[in-house]
Amino acid sequence: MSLSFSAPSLAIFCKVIDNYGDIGICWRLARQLCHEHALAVTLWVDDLVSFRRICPEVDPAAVQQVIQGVTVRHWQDQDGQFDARDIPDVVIEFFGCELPPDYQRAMAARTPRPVWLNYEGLTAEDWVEGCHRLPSMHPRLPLTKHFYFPGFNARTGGLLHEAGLDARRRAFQQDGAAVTDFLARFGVSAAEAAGRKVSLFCYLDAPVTALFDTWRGGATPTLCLVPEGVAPGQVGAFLGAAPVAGASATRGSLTVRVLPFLPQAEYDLLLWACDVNFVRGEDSWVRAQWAARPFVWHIYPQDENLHHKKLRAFLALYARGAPALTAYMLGWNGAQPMDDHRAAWNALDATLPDIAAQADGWRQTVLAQGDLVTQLLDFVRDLRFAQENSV
Ligand code: TRH
Repeated sequence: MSLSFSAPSLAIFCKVIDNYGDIGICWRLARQLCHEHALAVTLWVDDLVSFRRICPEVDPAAVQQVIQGVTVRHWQDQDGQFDARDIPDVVIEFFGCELPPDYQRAMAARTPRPVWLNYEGLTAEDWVEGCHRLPSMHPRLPLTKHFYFPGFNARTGGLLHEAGLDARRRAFQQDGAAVTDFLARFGVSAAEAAGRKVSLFCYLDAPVTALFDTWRGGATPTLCLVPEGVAPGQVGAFLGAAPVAGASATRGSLTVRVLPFLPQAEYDLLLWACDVNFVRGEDSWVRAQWAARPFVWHIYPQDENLHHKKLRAFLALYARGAPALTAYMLGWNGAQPMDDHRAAWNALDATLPDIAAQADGWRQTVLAQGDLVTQLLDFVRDLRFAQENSV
């Protein structure tokens, strides 16, 4: 539905888990809403130090600051006092993070009440189709929150994808000099860049040492680029030195090079520059799909191995017809044994050209439903329209 509607102000609440968690997605969402839709966006973040890793402009000591047009506020505790005039038109909480009680009270006191969304985690599981856009009444206050589920088909909320992304990606990937110059910034020589290039971003329990052993003893010269702080124990063991930015070592066919942890926009360039990307969580996983290159996903672990179900649901969509990719990703995530890492990698390696050839088709299929922000704002419009027309 397209109605004339203006939603000039919006707040996003983000709680950081495990040093990165969710700030990557929230920051990307905040910027797109601000830059492409001219909304006045306030991003509440509880951990500015972690935020600064992906956005070096962040001042961790500032209670309030404006970064790239987005007002960033330090969400210090649940005790803040708020006024109905502090409440924007739209409030988005991430993954059910609980808003300060007085903020909720002020939301209920505002006229009109804000649209309140709970932005959920991305999964390819079927059940989200039945839950996307569902309302949930506040137990005490006259407020309704709606669930918003990102997803891979038109019955869900889409994926974050900013305007012009694909043109920038193609231009970069087709410009050999741009790729070489980008890599040269980190000390990558032309000879290193000529071999297979892989980026590595994963959680601590990924079997990195077994993968390094495989590449080291393999025939293909491989350059593995690892942002600082990723798998530090296993990377340090390979290097025989502290895994700090600038460190590198070559053993057998494998060179491992530690990069500085990149600002978020530059991380895209790394994904675009590499032939294969190891990614994790949600945001880097989506960005790897937009990079249109083969990737291996390390999913964020959940209790009772719930994440294995999510992984299998995604693989059933994405890796249909690519059993070696399914087997490798299940093994990488500990969802099934990978006793012979070398054999699993070699099987995957043999199919990488086919996977690469299909990567852009996947990107187009998922994007056919439109991007997440456009759909989210359509939903907000629908809710506002219903609110204005209710008795
Ligand atoms: O932060 P993550 O581990 O994310 C996860 C997921 O959101 C998961 O669902 C959640 O619940 C868990 O947090 C707690 O991984 P993700 O989502 O890929 O975010 C990492 C961000 O870091 C992403 O925006 C890319 C960015 N990044 C950089 O900016 N520079 C870098 O050098 C690297 C490696 C990543």
